[in-house]
Amino acid sequence: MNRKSRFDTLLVHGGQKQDPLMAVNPPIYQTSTFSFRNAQEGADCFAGESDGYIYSRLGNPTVRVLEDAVAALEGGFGGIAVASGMAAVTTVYMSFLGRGGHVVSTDAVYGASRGVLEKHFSRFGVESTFVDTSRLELVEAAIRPETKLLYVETPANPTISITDIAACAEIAHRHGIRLVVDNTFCSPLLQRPLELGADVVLHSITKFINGHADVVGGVIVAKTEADHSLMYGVMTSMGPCMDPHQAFLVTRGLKTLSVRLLRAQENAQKIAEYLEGHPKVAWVRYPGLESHPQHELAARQQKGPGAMISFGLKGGLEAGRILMDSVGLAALAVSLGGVETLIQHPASMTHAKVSAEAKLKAGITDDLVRYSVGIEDLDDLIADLDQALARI
Ligand code: LCS
Repeated sequence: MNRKSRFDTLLVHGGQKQDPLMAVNPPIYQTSTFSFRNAQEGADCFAGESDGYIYSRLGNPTVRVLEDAVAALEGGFGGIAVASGMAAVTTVYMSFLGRGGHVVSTDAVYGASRGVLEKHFSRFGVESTFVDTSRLELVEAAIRPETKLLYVETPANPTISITDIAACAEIAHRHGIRLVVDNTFCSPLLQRPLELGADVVLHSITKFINGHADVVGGVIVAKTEADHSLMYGVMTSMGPCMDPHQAFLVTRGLKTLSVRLLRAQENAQKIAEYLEGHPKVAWVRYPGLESHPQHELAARQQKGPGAMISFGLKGGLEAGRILMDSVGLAALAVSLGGVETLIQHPASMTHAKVSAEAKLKAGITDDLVRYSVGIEDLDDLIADLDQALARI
């Protein structure tokens, strides 16, 4: 498929080569290993002089389809598909950080992206500083001579705070370091960080890219061949490779990214407006509302506000618990970005046993509810919220 095709064409055909048997969809090469016709062919493959496949940890044709498709959508040199979003995050950390190295990251970054640095990478002498990256002066001040990476999640999970990618790229490059962007909340449909100056973009494809809440996976896209080669080498030696069947399912989900996400986004805008006008709701954080502190930046940097909403309930913790026990259509579940609507109240669910200090670090207040908008009928979603809010 020609990489110059437009976005929606790349979604459907990206990464796919014509199959010898003319299958319309990429076959699932469910095999751990590949045989060589003779010793010379094996020697050429191992020497990198042939692009034949060797062993599925080192590369698999079904996985390659997904890697090439996402790389084309993000406009990067190449993709690396991995077993989970966290495998993508840690592969990037492993590739660019080492003893004495330092990373500056968004404070409200997804919890595990922070936790793995503080709990595990710290054991290997890697230091990390977390700041509100929407405030560029804090980013600039946190960079040290030993800083190797600026790591930004925008919009961030779950505060929906937005960071200026182009401005961060300028800061990072002035200091000779790389900018990495976690683009999970937008997907390449709504935001293309490499075009804004980032060096590496990554996703939990568990979310919008797959979109059906049936696969856990991750992908990294590098802008340059050198970074792709470095990260690919780390991935194949550490081993968090993606399984071919997982890749097949994600490639299938990816084809409908535009129709799913645009529809969910339409629902989200209407639901955010509904919530903003509701007397039991204290605040709503959605980039499509003028009340979002970075509404203008979102409009400039993103092609749309997305399908994730955070809101606060006037009754705090107890109101959150009642809301969770009263919704019927929205499922009480972590994760996000699927066709089905999910609702989460961290203070009474995922973070119920977490210290106040750790909650504060993650940007989680007792009243915060996170709502991942699906593609159900808008009136049904609003009716579900309406009856649940009435019980508070
Ligand atoms: N990056 C972001 C922005 C995420 O939201 C997540 C997972 C990850 C990375 C890690 O991806 P995973 O390994 O789970 O594929 N976010 C989750 C969430 O909000 N609830 O459950 C998982």
